[in-house]
Amino acid sequence: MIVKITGMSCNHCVNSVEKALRAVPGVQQIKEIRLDNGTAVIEGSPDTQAVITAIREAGYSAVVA
Ligand SMILES: [Cu+2]
Repeated sequence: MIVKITGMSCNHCVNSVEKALRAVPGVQQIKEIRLDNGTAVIEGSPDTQAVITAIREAGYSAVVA
């Protein structure tokens, strides 16, 4: 699953998003989170809406590509 995240501005943001994603059921691995283009690559089969909600609650916005 590829997630497009907007609002990340530094590595602290990346860490916050990573932490949020780890807590979503079904996320097996977070392959990468890129600050430059705001892309996260997740392995597993989490619920799309749960992923978006988790990121939103961390303070960012997201769409699943
Ligand atoms: Cu930041």
